[in-house]
Amino acid sequence: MTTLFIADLHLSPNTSEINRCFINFMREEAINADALYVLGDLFDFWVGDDDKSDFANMIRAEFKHLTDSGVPCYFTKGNRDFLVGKRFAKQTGIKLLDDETVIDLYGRKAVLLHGDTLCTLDTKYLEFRAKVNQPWLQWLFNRIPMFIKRKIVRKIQMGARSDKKNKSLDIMDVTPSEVTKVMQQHQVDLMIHGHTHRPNVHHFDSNGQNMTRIVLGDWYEHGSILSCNTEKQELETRSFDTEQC
Ligand code: LP5
Ligand code: MN
Repeated sequence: MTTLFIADLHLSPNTSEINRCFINFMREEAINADALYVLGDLFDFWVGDDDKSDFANMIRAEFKHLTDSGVPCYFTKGNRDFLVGKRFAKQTGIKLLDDETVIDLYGRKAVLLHGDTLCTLDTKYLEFRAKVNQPWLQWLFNRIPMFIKRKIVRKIQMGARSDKKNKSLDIMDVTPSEVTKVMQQHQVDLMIHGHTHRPNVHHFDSNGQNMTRIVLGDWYEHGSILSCNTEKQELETRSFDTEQC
């Protein structure tokens, strides 16, 4: 049996090819797994649990079908879907995870996170994150009509996009000392995250201990999955073109 991890799909009503690949993955692969972990940025942007669009309902239905079939599904919020809330969890049967969660992965402890908080040089983003994660602000935002929320989001996205253009690639990668700090805090030798869109398996040493950091890939060019079992952890891809998707 396998435990599957995905992140950074950035699904929206405009990503029909990726949506199709995701649906196929859910129905053909995730359905046979021990568990599915979504480590953030499933959505291009989630405006709120009151989204009643066909797209939002289609995604809800896929998760509901999976959890109704007995496959536990866990969700870590990313910087694009930090507004996924308890209502979405209740409707779909998924379990929302803390920003950093330690799991037992076939006998090995692993810390899971989206990955944005590891990029400590990206101070502008971290300031922005702290602001939009204030519970009172989210409480207020969740009470605004959907069409106004969409307008606000579009405006802020435009501002954020133009700010991102001026950032170096280094700033937007993880800070190695932060990785080690988080792994030591949780007393694990395995970390799994997404966000940076730099899929890789990094092996490194910290105080004589062998550590592993697995970075999930995005779904821009193909489906991207981490598949784990008792023996191994493997980053795999699924082509958009073939019957895989
Ligand atoms: O995901 P990716 O890789 O593209 O970029 C991320 C970081 N960007 C973001 C931007 C958000 O997705 C935009 C969300 C807009 C909706 C907000 C809802 C508001 C209501 C909520 C209230 C409860 O996450 C990017 C990182 C990058 O990852 C790599 O780590 O660098 O960070 C940014 O680009 C953020 C900017 O640096 C700072 C943002 C300032 C925003 C200014 C907007 C001003 C417009 C005001 C108009 C009224
Ligand atoms: Mn992200």
